[in-house]
Amino acid sequence: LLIFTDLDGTLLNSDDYGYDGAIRAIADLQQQQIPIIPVSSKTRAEVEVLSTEIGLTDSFIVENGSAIFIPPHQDYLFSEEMKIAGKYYFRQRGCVYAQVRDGLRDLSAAIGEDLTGFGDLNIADIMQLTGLSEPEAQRAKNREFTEPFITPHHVDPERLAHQVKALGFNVVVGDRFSHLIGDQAGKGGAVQWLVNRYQQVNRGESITTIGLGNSPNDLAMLEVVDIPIIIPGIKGVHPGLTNQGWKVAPFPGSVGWGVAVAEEVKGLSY
Ligand code: 2M8
Repeated sequence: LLIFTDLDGTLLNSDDYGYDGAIRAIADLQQQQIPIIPVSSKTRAEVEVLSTEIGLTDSFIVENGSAIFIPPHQDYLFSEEMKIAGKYYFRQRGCVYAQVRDGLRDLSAAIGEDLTGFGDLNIADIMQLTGLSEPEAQRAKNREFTEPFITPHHVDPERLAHQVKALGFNVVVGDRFSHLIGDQAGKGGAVQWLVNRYQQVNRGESITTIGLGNSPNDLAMLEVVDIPIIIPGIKGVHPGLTNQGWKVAPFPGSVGWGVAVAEEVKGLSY
């Protein structure tokens, strides 16, 4: 069993980024040696610090599936297509930050609307928009592969997506922002790649996967796992995730995460 989880609004509460409600379930999963793999819009810098804080030690997927990082103790997952970054092995699937920054400028020109990305914002702006602390905002701005930008609400999302595709990128919608990502990125493909690695090292033995998410950028991940679970927001399931017929956790944020995972995995309390 592998657990793939989004962070903001899923394992972490939307309002305070806390994870209290999931602590028991996480401890129980760890006791059963079930990997918990973050799959986030967040940067490597952010996920590294959060994983350490929460006590997660497995591989992780950053910036909407742009890269998969494998820690040294999981070197059995290494494959020839991977490179080394610091102490990690990593597999890049997206483009690099300079490309999405150029992409955002071209997109602004194409739709005739000035789009504001993290690269245009200072730390104080990011803190104000997200509620992150100063060091957290610094790590959020430390981007390697994707550009979050303020969703232009008066631009038709289909028109925006069409222009993005024409420029050779993809756009996904997260908790608070839209994200310009490489056309090979996306959470679904990254999860599938890592599941394949696990399957290869387990000699084809079948592996059950659970995925948890709350926003449209999680759709691709939820589609490729065996057991998709939606974490609702305070106002209910995100409109972009309704009508899927998937399990919906009974509560928002970390509490919903803990309860829903305990319902699926035998021997778990919450
Ligand atoms: C951005 O990501 C979230 C996740 O869905 C969003 O779109 O609301 C990213 O910039 C991430 O790096 C950052 O930590 C987060 C803060 O709210 O916002």
